[in-house]
Amino acid sequence: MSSTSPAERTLVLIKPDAVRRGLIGEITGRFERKGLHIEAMVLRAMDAQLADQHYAEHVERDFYPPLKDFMTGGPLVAMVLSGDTAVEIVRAMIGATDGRKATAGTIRGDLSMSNRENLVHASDSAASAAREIALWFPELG
Ligand code: FUP
Repeated sequence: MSSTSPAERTLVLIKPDAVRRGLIGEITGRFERKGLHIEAMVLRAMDAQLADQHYAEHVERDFYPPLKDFMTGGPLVAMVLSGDTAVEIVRAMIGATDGRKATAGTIRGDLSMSNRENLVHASDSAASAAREIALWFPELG
C-alpha cells in the first residue's frame, strides 16, 4: 500500500468505562500518534434504540442485556477515524474482545481486565464501518 491510497473510514466508540476511568486522552492519543485522522468526534450517550441498532447482530445473545445496560449507562465518545486501511489498523490496535486475553501493547491488553467493559469499539469491516457511521454520524453520509 502506498501513502497515496485513498483513506478508509472506521467508527470508534470510547465506551462508558473508559470515560469514567479518565482514559479518553490515553486512547485518543494512541490513535493520533499512529497517524490516523479524526474526522468527527462527539461526547454523547447511547440510548436504547441506538444500542439495538448498533448491536443488531447481538440483540438475541445472552450477553446483550448487560451489554446494553453498560453501553447506555453513561456518556461515551463516538468518533470517525480515517487513514489507509484504517479498519484493520484500528482493530489491531484495540486487541481481542476479552481484555484478559488481549495481547499486551493493545488498548484492551494494556488497560482492560474484562470481556464486557473493554474500553473501545471499532468497526470490524468496511461494510460495518459504513453502516455504523451512518448510524452515529448521518451528516457525514
Ligand atoms: P468486538 O468486535 O471485539 O468488540 O467484539 P464483539 O463484536 O464480538 O462483541 C461486542 C461487544 O459485546 C464486546 F465488545 C463486549 C460484548 N461482549 C460481552 O459482553 N460478552 C461476550 O461474551 C462477548 C461480547
